[in-house]
Amino acid sequence: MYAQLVKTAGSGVKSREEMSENEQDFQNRVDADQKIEPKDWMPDDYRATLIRQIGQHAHSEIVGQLPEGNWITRAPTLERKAILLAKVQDEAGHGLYLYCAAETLGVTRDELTEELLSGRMKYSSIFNYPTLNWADIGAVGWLVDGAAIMNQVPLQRTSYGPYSRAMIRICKEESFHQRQGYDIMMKMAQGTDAQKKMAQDALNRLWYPSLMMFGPSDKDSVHSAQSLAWKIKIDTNDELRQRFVDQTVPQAKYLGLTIPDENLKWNEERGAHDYSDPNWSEFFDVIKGNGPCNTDRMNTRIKAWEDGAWVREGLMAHADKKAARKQAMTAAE
Ligand code: BYC
Repeated sequence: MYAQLVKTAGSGVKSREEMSENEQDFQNRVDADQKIEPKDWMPDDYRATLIRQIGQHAHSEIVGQLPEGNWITRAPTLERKAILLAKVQDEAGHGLYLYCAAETLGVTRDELTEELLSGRMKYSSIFNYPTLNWADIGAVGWLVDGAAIMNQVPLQRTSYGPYSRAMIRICKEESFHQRQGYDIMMKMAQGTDAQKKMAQDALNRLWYPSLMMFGPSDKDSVHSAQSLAWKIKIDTNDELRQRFVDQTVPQAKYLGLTIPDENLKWNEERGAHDYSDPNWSEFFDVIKGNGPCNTDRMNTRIKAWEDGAWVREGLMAHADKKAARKQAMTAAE
C-alpha cells in the first residue's frame, strides 16, 4: 500500500484552479489552521506524504536507540546509566506514538516495519554514524536531540491531528534529552585535557551529520513545496538548519569548544551565522544505504524483529482466544 501511495507523492503543488472541490475545501481547512482528523476526507498524496514522513520519523526513533543503547553498559556512573536508560526508553515510546499516529492513516505497524527492514523506507541519516566514546553520547544528546527539537517544535502545529498531538508529548521529553546531553558535554569540556579532547573530537565528527538531519538544501528538497502548502511541514529544511546553527554556536562557545567550520561567522546584515554546508554527496550516499553503520543498524533491527516473532505470535494467539471466548459467550446469551 505504502509503495503505491508513494508513487504519487512529491508531485508539483496544484493551483486553486487545478483543485477539485474536495481539494479546495481541504486546503481551506488547512489554511484556516483546522486540524485534519483520521476520518476526514484528505487527498491521497496528503495521506501518502504523512505515512512516509511519520513512518520515517517512527523508524528514526527506533533505530536511534542503537547508537546510545551501545553505551548503557559502559556509562561512567550509576546515575549516568540510569539517565541514559530512561532516555533510550523514551525513544522507544516516541517510536510507538508515531507508529500509532501512522496507523490512523490506514497502514499497519507491521507493514511499516517490513518497509524499513526491506530498505524501502528510510530513517534519519544521523543514526548511520557510530558512537565511539562517552563524549559522543553527550554530543548526541546536545546536537542530535537539539536538531530534533528544532524540527519537532514547529511540527506540534502540523495540520494532521494525531501527528501534532504526538509531537506535543515528544517535545516535552526531547528537552530533557537535550539537556542531559549538554550536561555530559559540560562535564567533559570542564574535565581533564583528555576529556576535553574527547568532547572536541565528538563535536568534530557529529557536527556535519547533525546539520544533515534537516534534509537536503531547499533547492534539492523534493517534498517541501507540497508539504509546506499542506502544513505537514511548517518550515523549510534550510530555515530550520539556520536556526539550529544560530542556537548552537553560543552553546559551543560556553563549553569552550570549536565548531569545525572555518567559514562560521556572524553575518550582521542577515542577522544570522554564515556557515558551511555539509558534504551533500556524503548525505545522499548515507541515505542510499552506504553510511558507516547502515548495514549494522539494519542487521540489528532484522534480528530484533525475528527474535521477537514468538512474542507477537503469542499475543495474537491470546487475542484470538479472547475474541473467540467473547463470541461464544455472546452466542450463549
Ligand atoms: N535522513 O524532500 P525532502 C530523533 C530524505 S529522530 C534520511 O527534503 P522531507 C532522535 C527524504 O525522506 C529524528 N533521509 O524530504 C531519535 C526524501 O526521501 P524519500 C527524525 C532524509 O520529508 C532517537 C529525500 O531525502 N526526525 O531525533 O520533505 C534518538 C528528500 O528530502 C533526511 C524526523 O523524522 C535525513 N536526515 O524533509 C535521538 C522529523 N532528510 O522519503 C534523536 C520529521 C531528507 O522521498 N521529518 N531525507 O525517499 C521531517 O521533518 C522531514 O521528513 C525531513 C525531510 C526534514 C527530515
